[in-house]
Order: sequence, then C-alpha cells, then structure tokens
Amino acid sequence: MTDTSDKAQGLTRRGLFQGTAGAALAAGAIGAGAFAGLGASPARAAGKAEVGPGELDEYYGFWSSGQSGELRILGIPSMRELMRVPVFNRCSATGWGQTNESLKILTEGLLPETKAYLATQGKVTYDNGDLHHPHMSFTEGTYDGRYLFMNDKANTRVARVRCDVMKCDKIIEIPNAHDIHGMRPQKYPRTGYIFANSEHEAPLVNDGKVLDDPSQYVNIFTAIDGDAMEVAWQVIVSGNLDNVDCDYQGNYAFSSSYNSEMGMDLAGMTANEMDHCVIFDIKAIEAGIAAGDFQELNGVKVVDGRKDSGKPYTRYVPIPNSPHGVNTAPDRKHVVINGKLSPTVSVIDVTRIPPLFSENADPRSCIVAEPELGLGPLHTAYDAEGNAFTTLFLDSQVVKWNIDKAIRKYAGEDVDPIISKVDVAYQPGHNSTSMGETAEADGKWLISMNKFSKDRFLNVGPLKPENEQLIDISGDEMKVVHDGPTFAEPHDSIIVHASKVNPATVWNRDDPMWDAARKQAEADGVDLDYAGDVIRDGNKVRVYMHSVAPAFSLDKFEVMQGDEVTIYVTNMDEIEDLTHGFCLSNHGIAMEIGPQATASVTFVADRPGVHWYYCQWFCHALHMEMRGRMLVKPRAA
Ligand code: CUK
Ligand code: CUA
Repeated sequence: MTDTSDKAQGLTRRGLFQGTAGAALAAGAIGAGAFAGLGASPARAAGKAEVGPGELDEYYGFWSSGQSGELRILGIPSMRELMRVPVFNRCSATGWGQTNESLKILTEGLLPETKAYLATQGKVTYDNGDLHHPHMSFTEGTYDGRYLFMNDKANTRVARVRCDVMKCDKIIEIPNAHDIHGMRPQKYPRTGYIFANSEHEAPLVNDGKVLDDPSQYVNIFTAIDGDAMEVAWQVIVSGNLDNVDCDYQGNYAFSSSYNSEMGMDLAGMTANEMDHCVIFDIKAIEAGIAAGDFQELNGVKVVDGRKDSGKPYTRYVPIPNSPHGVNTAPDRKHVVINGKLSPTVSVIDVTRIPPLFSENADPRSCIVAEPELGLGPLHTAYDAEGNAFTTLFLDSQVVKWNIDKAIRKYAGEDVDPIISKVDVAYQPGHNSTSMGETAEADGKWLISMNKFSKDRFLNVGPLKPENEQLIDISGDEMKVVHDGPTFAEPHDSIIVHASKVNPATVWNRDDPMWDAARKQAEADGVDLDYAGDVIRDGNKVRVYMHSVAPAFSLDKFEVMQGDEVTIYVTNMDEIEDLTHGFCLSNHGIAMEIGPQATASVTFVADRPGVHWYYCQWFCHALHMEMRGRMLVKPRAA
C-alpha cells in the first residue's frame, strides 16, 4: 500500500481530502444511522457462519498469501484453513523447491538472463515470491474448475495451479515486464488469455545506462495463453499499471494506472489529480499482430499502445486519483475503478466503449457514474442484485452502494446510492463476495481482507496477523460475523461454490507430473510401481523404491561418498488420505509422496556413515517404524 500518512500524502492529496472528507463523513453518518431501523431484507439468508464438526463448507476460498508466496485454500463460511499450496515459496513439508518435479516447474519458465543471474548466487530458482491475485479460469463468464492462476510481484512471474490435484504445474517469468501485479483471466468465451500488469516502469532497454530519464521508461501489459502458459503478446503503455479486469464479452481489458505521471518518487507519482484507466481492445491487438504491426522484444510480439501512439489498441480514460482496484460487475455491463486517493469510484459502461475506438469519442464518455463513497476506496465486490461493496482503506469501512442509483445520481437525479456502511477492523484492502467476480454472484458472503488486526487478537509480539472478516451481506445491513487471523499477507481471495471444484482424492498413476521419473525408470529397466532397485551409472546412482504402509521397499542401500544420488519414491497405496513422506536425516531432504504419486530428489552423498531415512507423514500405526538406512562408504583414500 501507498503510505497514507499526512506527511506522505503531500499537499495535493491533502487538499483533495479536505475538500471531500466532509461530504464523505456526512454520507457515512447517514449510512450508519438512517437505515438502522430497516432491518435485514427477509428475502435471502446467507446461512450460519458456524460450520459444525464434520460438516462441510458451502464454498472454497482461494487465498493469496502475499510475501509468503503460497496459495491457501479455506472453507467458507467457516474460515477454516484447509490447505496450503506452495507456489513461489519453498515448502519444508512437501519438498516444493527441492524435489526434481517441483524444480522442473520452478526453473523451466525462467528467462535465460535470470538463470544466469541465479547461478551467480548459487541458486537454480528464486526462493521467494509475492503472490497477490489468485483467480480461477472461466468458461462463459463463470468459474470452470480447471485452473487457478496467480501472479508473483516480487519476481515477475505468473503461475498456474491445477484444480484436479491442487498443485502448481506451470510457472513462467514474463519478459520485458517488471514486477507483475494485477492479473485476471479472460471471462468469455473462456480462459483463454491471462492478462497481467507490469507494475513498475523501467527503461525499455534496461542495460544499466539509464536511470533518471523517465522518457525512456515504459510499462508493459501482457496477455498470456493460459492453456500453453506462454506469453501471447504484449502492449507498451504510458504510465504504470496496477490492477486489471476484463469484460464479459471478450472484447476489452481494463488496467488502472496510479502513476500516469511516470514519477520516480512519491511526490512525482502523486502529482496529478487525475490518472487513468487503460482500455485494451483485444481484437484490435490480435488484428494488429496478424497484420505485422509489432516489434519483437525477447521473443515476444509487442504492439505500441502508448497514449500518443495513434494506434487503435488502447484508450486512456482519465480517472481520479491514483486508482487501484478494477472490478467488473456480474451485470456484465459495468466496470468499477476504485479511486484510492479520491473518495470516488468511477463506473465504466462497456457498451459505451466502442465509440472511444471508432470515433475517437471523449474517453470520459464511457463513465456513467462516479459516486463519492468515503476515504480510500481500494476494491469492489458485488452481489446478484446490482449492489456493490467497496472497501474504504482510510475509513476502515466497507460501503454497500447501488450501481443503478449511482448512475441516476450522475445523470442529475437526487438520489443517494449509498445503502449502508459497516466498520471493519482495520484498513481493508481487497474484498470478495461469494461467486462475486462471476456472472453467478449470489450475494451471501463478503470477506473484508484487513491489513491490520491491532487489538483484535491476543498479542503475539510486534508482528501481528492480518484480520479477515466474514460479513453476511444477505440483508441491507452488513453483519460482521467472524474474525479470521491470517499470516502474511493475503491480498486477495475468491469465493467459489463447492460445486465448481472437484479435486481427485488419489493421484492418477499416469499423471504427467512425474514424466521425467517415468522415462528415466524405463531407460533403467525399472518398474516404478514395484521398484526396489539401485542403478549405478558412473558416479550417478539412482535409487528406486516404492512405499506401501508401513514400509519402504528398500530398507537399506549403499552409495559411495561423492556419488550424485537420485531417490525415487512411488507411493503404491491407493487409499484416500494415505500420504507418505521421505526424509533423509541430516541431509536437508524431505518430500511428500501422495497416494499413487511418484516423487524424486537429487543430492550429493558426501557424509560417510549410516544415515536413516524415514517416512515424515504420519501414515500408519507403525509409521515410526517406516524407515531405512543409507550407507555412504568413504571415498578411497
Ligand atoms: S493489491 Cu493488495 S490491497 Cu496487490 Cu490487489 Cu489492492
Ligand atoms: Cu509412511 Cu508415515
């Protein structure tokens, strides 16, 4: 988040706030008071937030974890954390970042210059990530349960998680871009493209010769083919890019830009009262590329969509002020750009966009409402009845407002679009509603993802958890029904009805995840399913074993000091929830092997002696006995 202290805001911003704070506060007072007697609408009920022991949640919540780098799965409404899926991070439990299978995924999509840089650090991949935005693939405007996609702001990557096994299967680094932030899948006809924003501007040729010449800085919008996980094309833009969303027709994507100024320091970035939203015309860009109107940069076709380019690929809609979240409404028509430093949100009507491109109409003519909601609007979510829910970072509130009323007010009618406000604790960033970013929004639950928990939980020291509050939005008055502490730092979440997701309970033995292991076993004449073999190949040793609770098929094996050893473990148990582990003590080696899965790890055996390996995943009454010995014979003197 931008520093929102008075000192950091500078005079321009303070002026803006002073001019509008009074009106916003008055609106807040009306919201809190005037509707108090109305009570909740009886039409819908969100249901109980408590989910009893043994009962299942109605929704999956897919959570980012910010600088923790992983994806998390929660049950909603219980807010129970169900699973952590390592993506950009290292994971001690599963061996993500250490197994050969995960290292393939973590390394194959890196750019050559990144691999070269990492080699100078003695690494093959990054160990950290900053995962902000998890979103599911769409078909015809709603979730289809195939994939989850997510960004890494820290190291300019986009990853995909397979929903059938809830494991990451692809990670790519985005060339020409710097620090991928906003990211959304195409909603229609299907995903399709993943749109990804490069947040931080950089010189187009970033060779260390340019620092203080902003005219040489650019920013890049990327469309990724989500099936192949390859960059499809890119667009050079003016200003930076923050968040992105797209329409329900498959025509446009929308990116907010908080630094239209191309400032390189805080004062520079917040100088203008108006920034912009960039509208990308997907079909025009595809046509331009087909017609050869691109330059090739690092193997990617890049079109020029800068403000003064005169090209038909982009339009720049002025938006107050340093806008942040971009959220398309389930009515398939409206897109809300959240003002952040302006107390307003700007509502774009997608049916008014074509004239911007065909007739060079005034870009602001696509704006049909700009309601003043309160201080620090960051993100907006939706119900099924034309209402929107916007987080107010500075006010520590969520405001419920009606899109149609906001449009009528903008057209001059005397009507208040604000329905109610609720206090949240404290400083909300993203929010999300049940199915709210799809055409099947159902208006039951809202999660307010609050950056600070302060006094809401037992004190755990200077570093506090964040606080995610579950809010019942089935009535006019929003009701906070649950506080959910979480570790660093969920930015965003989606709430997906459980009927959309149907993961396997046991791996398929033919899964491509261990293709390389399967091929190597074939070359070595080993059957992975019944393995208990040690293959020597020069100073490389491949140890194949399978596991059936409570035993490994090899209870000992021998290698020579200095051998490069690869251990393959296949879990032949077919029972749901029967995961084994393989931990080689005092070697820093551990991994998960799910039922019917194969996993492998490679290391150099350089500690003479007997070393135990053991199953590190409690699997059986004789789990403690599930162990064996590796003998490392000393190198001949
Ligand atoms: S950003 Cu975190 S509060 Cu990265 Cu989606 Cu708005
Ligand atoms: Cu196998 Cu514990």
